[in-house]
Amino acid sequence: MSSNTRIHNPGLQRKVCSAEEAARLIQHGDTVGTSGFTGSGYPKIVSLALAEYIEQNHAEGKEFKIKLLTGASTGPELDGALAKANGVSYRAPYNSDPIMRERINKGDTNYFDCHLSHTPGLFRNGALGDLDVAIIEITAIKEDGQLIPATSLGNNQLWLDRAKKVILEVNSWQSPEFEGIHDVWEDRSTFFPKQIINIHKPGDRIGSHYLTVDPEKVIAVVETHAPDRNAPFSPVNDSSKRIAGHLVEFFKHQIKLGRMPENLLPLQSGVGNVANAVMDALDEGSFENLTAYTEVIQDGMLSMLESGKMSVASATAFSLSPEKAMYLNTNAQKFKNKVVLRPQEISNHPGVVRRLGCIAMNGAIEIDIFGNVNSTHVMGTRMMNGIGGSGDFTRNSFISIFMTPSLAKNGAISAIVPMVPKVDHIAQDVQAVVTEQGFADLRGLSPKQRAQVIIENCAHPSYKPLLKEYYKMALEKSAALQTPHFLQEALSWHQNFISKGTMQR
Ligand code: 0RQ
Repeated sequence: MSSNTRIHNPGLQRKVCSAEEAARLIQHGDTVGTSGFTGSGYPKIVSLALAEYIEQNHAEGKEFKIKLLTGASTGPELDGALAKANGVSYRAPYNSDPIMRERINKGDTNYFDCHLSHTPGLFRNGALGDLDVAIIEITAIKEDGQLIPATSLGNNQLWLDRAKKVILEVNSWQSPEFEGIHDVWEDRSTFFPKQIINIHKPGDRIGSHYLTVDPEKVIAVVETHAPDRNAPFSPVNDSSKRIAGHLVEFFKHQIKLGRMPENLLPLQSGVGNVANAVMDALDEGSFENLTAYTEVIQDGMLSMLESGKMSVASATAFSLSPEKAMYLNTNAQKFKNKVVLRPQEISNHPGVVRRLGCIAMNGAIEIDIFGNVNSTHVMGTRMMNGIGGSGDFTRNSFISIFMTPSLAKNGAISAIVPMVPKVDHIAQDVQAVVTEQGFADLRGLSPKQRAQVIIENCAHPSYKPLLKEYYKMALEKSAALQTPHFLQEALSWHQNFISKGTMQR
């Protein structure tokens, strides 16, 4: 299909221009809201042209930075290119691009890391400022001007509604078969009470297949043909297999006790290699007719949808390796009736997550012996990615599980620590922890009981004696207190890693 057959509305067809021309419509100081949720459905050539334009301005001694709002992380052509040009003064709500990460940590870019379900509400209430320009990737424009979305929905409808000016990037690489996969629904009221979200099962549909835009606001339509870009996943290793094995065992036990149905409850699976590996293991396991109410569909979940182990998955985006993205692109019809893509405000909605009783499974950087989780900051100071949607699901699911290998950096660091230096998920929200060493069911346990079970079941044998020693010292210091700590020792735990030179990321 030639690219221009994707724009069927004559008025918008007349606005077609080059990416360079479109980029020049953006000005220094503008707040720009883009599509994109993980490496899916983000603009690809206007952002590259904008980065070049920013670099030209900088070369001429002119200041040029934008504020950038997205759905979540994006791809190298957007976050990577703009960060390389040092063209972003402010970024929200989630990033995983390594060049942008450097800018954030160096202080070149102010980063507002927030729960992904909160972003739209914060924006509507003015906390993120006004939106000057929206740049939204879409698959096609229908004759009546409605827009067929691409591989993610994120905040697209909100940005289209609220931006003063809109640039559409029509990507003919995206499969036309995606028409009908989306469920666009937005509660446009600013104040409360909000409307009831009528989702009772992961596959329920409540909205439209299409995005809408006021054509008067569209200042440019740019055509492109470029693939989504996510990093490939690490091959499933022994450690991930063991984590998955412990989870499967736990689920089977819960079913036996009558605490979970045979087909489990809707799964939420976070980003990253471990989460992906767990889905692979469930695909090989004995569960049938699984469902997902989650925010991203990674490779492992796509395989489950294809094998029939999973009947339906609701998310806001695909987040696939290059190989699987290509596969989905050419086999979209296989998945069409099994996937619903929603705005992130709905895919991550706390009320719906609570109603459906999701099983939340997210990755952690480190977990302390009482069950507090650090998901975002290496050493408590250096931003990794952000909290993303993990908090939306953790607080509200039927059960919230955190998973991590017990060791990081080739064994130089223990992921189980006395005290996390940054708390993203408080112990009260964390109901279970799993490492390749074992599973710790923390429900109903006091801090002292938690410390014992986490050290015993989850810590690596090479760190277990040190953690036990720490806990013994903590008890000696403050056994009479609810949560025993020996603060001086707890704080020096991470400091010791630095002095050993193992934390130089
Ligand atoms: O760094 O790549 O530089 O080596 O962290 O670690 O083990 O590959 O784990 O890919 O599962 O990611 C928490 C980051 C885990 C992710 C986190 C280093 C490690 C490596 C990745 P290198 P792994 P994963 C919904 C859910 C927050 C957002 C979220 C995340 C890198 O899960 O971003 O959950 N979560 N969203 O070496 C120092 C430690 C470490 C460590 C790992 N203890 N100390 N470095 N690393 N543990 C989806 C969305 O919101 C879109």
